[in-house]
Amino acid sequence: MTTLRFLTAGESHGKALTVIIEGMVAGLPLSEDDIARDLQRRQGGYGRGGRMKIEQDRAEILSGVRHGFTIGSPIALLIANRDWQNWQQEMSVLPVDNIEPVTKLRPGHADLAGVIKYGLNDVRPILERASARETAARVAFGAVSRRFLAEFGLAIHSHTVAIGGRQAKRGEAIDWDKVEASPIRCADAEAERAMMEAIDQAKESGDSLGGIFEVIATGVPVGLGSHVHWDRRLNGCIAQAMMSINAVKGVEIGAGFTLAGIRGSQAHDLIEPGKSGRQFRRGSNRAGGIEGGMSNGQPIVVRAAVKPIPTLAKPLPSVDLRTGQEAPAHIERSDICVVPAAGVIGEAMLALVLSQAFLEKFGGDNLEETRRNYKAFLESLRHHE
Ligand code: EPS
Repeated sequence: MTTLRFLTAGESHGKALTVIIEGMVAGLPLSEDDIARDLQRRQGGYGRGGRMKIEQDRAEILSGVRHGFTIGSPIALLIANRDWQNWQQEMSVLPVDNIEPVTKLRPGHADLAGVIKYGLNDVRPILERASARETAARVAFGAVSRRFLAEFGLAIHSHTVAIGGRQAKRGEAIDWDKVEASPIRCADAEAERAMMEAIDQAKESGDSLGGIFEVIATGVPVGLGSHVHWDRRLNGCIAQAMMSINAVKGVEIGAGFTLAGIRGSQAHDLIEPGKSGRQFRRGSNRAGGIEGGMSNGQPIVVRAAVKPIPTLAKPLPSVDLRTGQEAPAHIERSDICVVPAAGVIGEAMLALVLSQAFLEKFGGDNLEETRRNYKAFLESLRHHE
């Protein structure tokens, strides 16, 4: 059984999103403000549509926290959908007459597979839950997880690497303050301009754009995950978590696909002697912090490819579910590009996997117990000659 898990509920235009977090240790300091910052970061990003002007996401803590500290019981969070006010008829729990069904299928969205799978004549129930609105709930969970990891010196950042084929130049060290100040979450000012221009052009022509985000976790100890079984390999868990983000179509860890084209002598990160005992140095990190399904003490580096949003202002040719005849796809207010927001969601998913792996290795029902176990492990590395 996984040590830490979460479940979300809520439709995009329903009353609210809810999250239940199970398995977080007791004794972790936690406030609504800790969560608010990440929710705000997810809402930003150049290329978002009208919805984000309506929402001001904030999670209310309903349970699991007392006097500023987690108490070990499930943590329930509630994020209100302000836009629900405008959708009360469409999303009414009680039956309502005369609601127009959505029937013009959008290629690339969950519409077609969803109505067939669930036996529906209306796409609305599918698109409401397939919507990336749900990721606000994931980010709320991620903020709690991040708070936990921070107690042990782990930090998780993300930035935009490409949008619509415009690539950011890679510096030696990434200036995270610059990333946070950038409307596109990219520290390379030249690429930032090019990406924003590309979004403007896509908007003008009724189109959408995808791109690539990168998530980096630092301070990760050696030994999270395991080589012994497929579902315990940390890279496998991370890939699954990233792939579950709406619109993600590809994931790579470290040098990823580039490794497929170079020789072994150039691909691997050499092992050098460290200060003492079982401490070692690595001059490069093409493995992205994971070898043999385990963290190796280097930063974990994950990139994900995000496809362009399937809702287009200038709709693609498609089919009407009601008539079976050709018809342009449904137009629903939407974003042009969500890559910057997707990076923040990627942080939350990486926080989930790392917290799970951390708790699996170090255990504990209380923060101090986990801390004692972690310290003992670090001590053992220092003394092992
Ligand atoms: C989305 C469509 C848009 C986005 C939404 C995801 O919503 P609406 O149809 O209300 O304009 O804004 O994203 C969010 C609501 C969010 O919080 O990120 C979609 O179809 O996936």
